[in-house]
Amino acid sequence: MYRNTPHSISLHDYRPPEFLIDRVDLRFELDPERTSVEARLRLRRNPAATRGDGTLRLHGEQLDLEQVAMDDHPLTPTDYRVDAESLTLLRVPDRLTLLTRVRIHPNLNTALEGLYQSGDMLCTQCEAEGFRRITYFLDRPDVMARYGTTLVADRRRFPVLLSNGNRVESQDLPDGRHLVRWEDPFPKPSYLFALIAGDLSAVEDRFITASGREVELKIYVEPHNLDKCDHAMRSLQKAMRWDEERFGREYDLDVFMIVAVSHFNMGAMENKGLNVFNDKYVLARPDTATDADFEGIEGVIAHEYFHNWTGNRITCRDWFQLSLKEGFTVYRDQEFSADMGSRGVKRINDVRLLRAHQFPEDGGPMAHPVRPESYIEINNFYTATVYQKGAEVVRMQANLLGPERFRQATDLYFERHDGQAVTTDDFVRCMEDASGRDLGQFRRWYDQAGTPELTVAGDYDATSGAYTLTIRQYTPPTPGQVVKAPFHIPLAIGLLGPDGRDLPLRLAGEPSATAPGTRVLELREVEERFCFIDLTARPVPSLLRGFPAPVKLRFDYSDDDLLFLMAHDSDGFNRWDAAQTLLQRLLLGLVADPEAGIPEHFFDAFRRALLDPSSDRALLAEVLTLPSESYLGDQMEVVDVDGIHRAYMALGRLVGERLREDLLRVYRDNRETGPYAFTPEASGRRALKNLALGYLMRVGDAQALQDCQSQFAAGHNMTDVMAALRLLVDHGGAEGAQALDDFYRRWSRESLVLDKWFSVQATSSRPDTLERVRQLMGHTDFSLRNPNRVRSLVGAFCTANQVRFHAVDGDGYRFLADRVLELDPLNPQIASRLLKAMIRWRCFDPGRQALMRAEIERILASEELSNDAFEVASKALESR
Ligand code: 7MK
Ligand code: ZN
Repeated sequence: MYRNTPHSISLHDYRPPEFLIDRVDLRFELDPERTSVEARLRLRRNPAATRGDGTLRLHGEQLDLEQVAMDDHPLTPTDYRVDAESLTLLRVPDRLTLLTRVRIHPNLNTALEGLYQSGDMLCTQCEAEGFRRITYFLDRPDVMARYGTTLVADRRRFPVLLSNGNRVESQDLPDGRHLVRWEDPFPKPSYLFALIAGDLSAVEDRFITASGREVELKIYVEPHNLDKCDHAMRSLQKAMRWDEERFGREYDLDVFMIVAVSHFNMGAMENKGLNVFNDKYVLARPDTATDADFEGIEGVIAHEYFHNWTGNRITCRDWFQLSLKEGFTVYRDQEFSADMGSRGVKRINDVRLLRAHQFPEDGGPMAHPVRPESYIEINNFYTATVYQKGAEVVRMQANLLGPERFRQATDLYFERHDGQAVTTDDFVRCMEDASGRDLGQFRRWYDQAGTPELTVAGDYDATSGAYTLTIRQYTPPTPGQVVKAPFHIPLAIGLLGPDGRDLPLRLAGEPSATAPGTRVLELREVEERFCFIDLTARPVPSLLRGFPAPVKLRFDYSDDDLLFLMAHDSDGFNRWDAAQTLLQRLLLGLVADPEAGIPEHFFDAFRRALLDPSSDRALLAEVLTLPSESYLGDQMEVVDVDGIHRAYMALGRLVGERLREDLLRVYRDNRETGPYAFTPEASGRRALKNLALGYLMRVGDAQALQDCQSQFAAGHNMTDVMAALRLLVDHGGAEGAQALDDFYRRWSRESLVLDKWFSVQATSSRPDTLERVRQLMGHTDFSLRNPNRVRSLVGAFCTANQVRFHAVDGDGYRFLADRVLELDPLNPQIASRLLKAMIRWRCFDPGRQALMRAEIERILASEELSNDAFEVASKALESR
C-alpha cells in the first residue's frame, strides 16, 4: 500500500440522521481574504432514528472555528471536539439551538468547492459535500431545513448579493458596506445552498405560469457579457413551459435566477431559485458560439431548471441515490431537447454519447451500478452511468408503461414524495403503483453493473413460412459482481419484407397479426425464442428500434442486409445504426488489412444517401459521419491505435476522392445565405455542409483549401468558423498557422472562444501536437486554475485525440500524469477526472499497458494524493 487507504462508504451502512435541522440562519461577512460565517441551527432529535452515544457530530472541513454556543451559552473546548472533518458536541439535549462562527478563505479555495473566488466575484458550489467547507452542519441530503441568509459586503466591490429564495431586506451599513437578507420558504438539503457576491448585471424577463403567477427571470453576468444572454433566456422560458405541459410541473418561487461564472468544476448547479452555471452553458452569440454550444445551453438550462422538481422539491435520501435526481432529470432534458429540435437526431446523439462514454465505463475498472454500492469519494460518481444510463433506465420504464401511465406514475411520484428525501426504489414503486406492473426484475437495472450483450440469431424456414429469433443475454462480470442475473429488457423490433416495408407481425399461437410496424418484445430469461409466422420470404430483422435498452447487439448481418436497412428501415435510428455498423466493419477491415478494398456498393449507397432530395440534412450528416477512432478502439480486443488512425484517414480520403463532385455540390448548395438561425433546419444544413468540406479537405486539392479559407475568413458564424479552423489546423502549413493567428488576434479577450483556440490545437492529429500542447501550457492565457481552460487543452488532448495521446513512446501518458500531480493539490475533482483518461489501460497492447501502468503507479506513490485521485488510481490497478 502506498498510503493510508481512505475510508470507503457503503449503501448498507445507511442510517437515518440522529438529529434534524428545522431552521438555519446564516450571516456572512463577505471578504475574499477572510469571510466570517455565523450559523444558528435549530436542531432536534430525529424521532425516526435509533439513539446513538448522546453526542452530536457536525461535518466541517477547512473551517477556522471562532465561537460555539448552545442555547445562547458559550461553550468551552471541553464541551466539544474538533478534528479535520467534524465538530462533535459531547452532551446535547433533545432540542437545541447551536451557534457557530467560523472564518473561511475564498481566495485560497482552488478546489472550487464551498465558497470561492472566481475573477472578481464570490460564489459557491455545495453539491455534493461542499457546504461543510462553509459552516459546521449535518451536510447530508436527508437533512432538510429552512434557510434565512444574511449577506454583508462592501457595496462598491459587491453591489449584487444573492442567495436562495426571496429577497426580504436590503439596507446600507456604515463603512461603505451593505446588507441583503434572503429567505427560502422551501426546506432543502444543504447541497442546494448558494450565494453570489459580485459586480454583475442582469438580463431580465418574466414568465407567467399555467396558474397565472408571474415569475421574475434574471440572468446575472459580468456587464460585458450582457449581449450573450438571449439564447439562455429563451431556453429557460421554453423549459418552464414544457415542464408544465409535459409533466404538469409549475415553478414555485417569485423569482428564478441564473448566474454565469467562469471558474466552475462542472456544467451547472440547480441551487434552489439560484442556479449557478459554468458560463460556457449560458453565454452565446452567433459569432462566438457553435451550434453545439447553442444546443448545450438549451439542454443544460433545461436540466437545471427541471431539477427544481426532480432534485429539489424531491431530493435524494443519500448519495447512492444520485441517479434518482440525475437519471430522471437527464431523461427529462433529453425529451425536452427532442421536442425543441429533431427527435431522431437527438436520439442518435444521446446514444452515440452513451456508447462512447458509458459503455466503456461499464466495461472498465470503475464500473458501477446506476445505484452504486460503495464509494471513497462521491465526486467520482458523477458519471455517465449515473447520468446517461440512469436516464436510459427511466426511459425504459416510460416506454414499458406508455405515455399515459407514465404521466400518472410521475404525477403520483410528485404528489407522494413532495418535500421528501427518497430512494430510486421509491421511484420505481410509483411506476408500479400507477401501472399495476411488477417491476421486480426490472429493478436489477439499478443494482447490477455492466452492459448486457444480446446475441440474436434468425432462422427462416421456407416450408412453414416461420422466422424464429433466438435471443441470448449475457452480462460480463464487473468488479465485485461476477455473476449477473438476467435483466428485464424491452426489445422493439420490426421485420422488413423484400420490398423494404414493415411486415405485419404474428407470433405463433396468436390469433392474428399486429399491423405492420414496430413491436416491443420483453425479455426476461437468459435465452428466449420468438417464432413469427405467415412469412413468404426471409425477412430482414430491424432489431433494437429507437435503441430501447442500453445493450450491445450481436447479429450476423451481411453487408447487403445493412445496406438494405440503411436504405429502407422505417426507423430512422436504425437506418443510422445500420450505416454506422457498416462503416465500422469497413474501417476495422482496413485496420486488419490496409490493402482491403472498399466494395463499390458502399460508395453507391453513400452517394444515394447524399443525393436523396427527401432526406433531412441533419440526419444525413449523422449517417455519413465516420465512427470516432476511440469508438473503433472500443470494438477491438486490443486497441490498434495507429492502425485505426491510418484506416480512418484512408477511408475519409477515399470518400472524398470517389464522391468529390457530389460532395462539392452538397457543399455549395448548403452554404450560408441569410443571418444565423439556431433551428434544426439551419444547423442541419451547416452540419452537412461542413461534413462535406471535411471529406473534400482529406483529398488535399487546392479547391477545397480555398473554400475552407474563404469560409474561415467570411466568419458568418462560429459553427462555420470552427469547422474551417479545425480543418485548416489539421491541414497544417502556413495556412493553418495563419488561421490560428487570425483567430487568436480576433478572440483573445473572449475566454470561451479562446478555449476553442486551445482545444482545436490539442485535438489536431498532426504528429507534433503534444509538443504544441506543451508549449501552450506556457502561454500567457493558460492557467491550471481555470477548469474550462484545463479541459480545453489538457482534457481535449487526453480524451479526444487517441492517436496522439496514446503515442507509442508513452510521452502522452507522462504528460497526463505530470498534469494530474500538478493539479491534484489545487483541484482534486479536475485532477481525478483527467486521470480517468488512463483507466482503460488494459485495453491496449503490452507496451502501452506497461507505460500507462507505470504512470498510474507514479501517481499512486505520491505522498499527498487526494481521495479523488487515489480512488481512481487504485481502482485502475486492482487485479481483475
Ligand atoms: C452534470 C451536479 C449538478 C456532472 C454533470 C452536472 C454535474 C456534474 C450538473 C454537477 C448537475 N447537480 O445538475 O447534475
Ligand atoms: Zn443534474
